[in-house]
Amino acid sequence: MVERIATAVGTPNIALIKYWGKRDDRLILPMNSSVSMTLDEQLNTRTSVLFSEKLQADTVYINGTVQDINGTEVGERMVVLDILRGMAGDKRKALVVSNNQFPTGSGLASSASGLATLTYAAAGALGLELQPRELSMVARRGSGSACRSMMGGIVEWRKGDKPDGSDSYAEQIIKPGEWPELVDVMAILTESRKKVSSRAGMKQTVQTGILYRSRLDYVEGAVERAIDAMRKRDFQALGELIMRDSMNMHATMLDTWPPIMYLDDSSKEIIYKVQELNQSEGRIVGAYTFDAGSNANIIALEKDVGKITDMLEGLGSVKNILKLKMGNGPRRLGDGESLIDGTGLKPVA
Ligand code: 2P0
Repeated sequence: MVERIATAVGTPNIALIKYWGKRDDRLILPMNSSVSMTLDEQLNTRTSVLFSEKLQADTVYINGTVQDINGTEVGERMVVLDILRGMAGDKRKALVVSNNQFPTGSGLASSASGLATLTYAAAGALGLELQPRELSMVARRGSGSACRSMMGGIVEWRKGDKPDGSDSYAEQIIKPGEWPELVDVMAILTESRKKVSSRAGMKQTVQTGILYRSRLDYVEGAVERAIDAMRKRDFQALGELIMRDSMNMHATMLDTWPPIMYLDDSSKEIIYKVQELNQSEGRIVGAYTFDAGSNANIIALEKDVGKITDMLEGLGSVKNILKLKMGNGPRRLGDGESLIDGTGLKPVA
């Protein structure tokens, strides 16, 4: 069998209407649909994969460190390798070398970026020619939000209804070049790891939340309204939906037992400052959104980025500000950029 090293680069995405809760933990089927913006390569993951008869076991390096994949969360996420091997009818073990190249101080380690890039590179190494939709369903099994990083621009993850997950996939809604003015101003507040993982936090919310049920009543309609607003390039309608969905998701976290709080005082200060800015301008200049952490993403139109960065620069708590545009999704890199030393079956020095 041909042994080929495939190398790919991929990026995180920021959810505008969020995924929070699974109806199937193993197949990673979400309780609700979600919609996100794939980000450009300022934040990226680079991954090389090689399947080889010479390997006795799957071996995974992340940021230079070999990972324990027996009974760990990283190991669980490597299910994408098994799924792809099944598709290819190939039993060879894999060497995976993956590096997150995020600017120092960004404090971001994104499973979406990692699993989308791994899926893309591993499919390439096996010589599989899969459509983006099929790839998104494989990446979904590694991390739910990863399915949305499999495509560029604005992407919807349709929750689907089938128990086998065959209708739960990502779909591109808007290509990056179709609304280039839409940007994400990321305000980095902390680099510390979150206390509760997203996986554990969403499970607890589904199991114990009272407000969570009312989120489910509203959120599918919110996805539709957000997509409609984006198709009309109506930032005012979109901005309100983005902010309200972030607050709604964080309210359901606060309402779980024991409570989960990802927002801190610095995040709250940004919420108030953005509200103030929007109020003083009489329109939505920026729309804040927070994932399972305290760092802020402020979605805005290019023309207003200066106003937002001026506001953020006045806050002592903001360590780093990044302006991200829409990205194109994962792509293959040439052999010259391989992270694997082909002869030694190990990472390049
Ligand atoms: C999202 N998040 O839609 C939401 C918003 C965090 C808050 O998807 O268990 O790492 O691997 O499916 O995808 C983070 O959860 O969880 C997430 P798994 P994932 O982006």
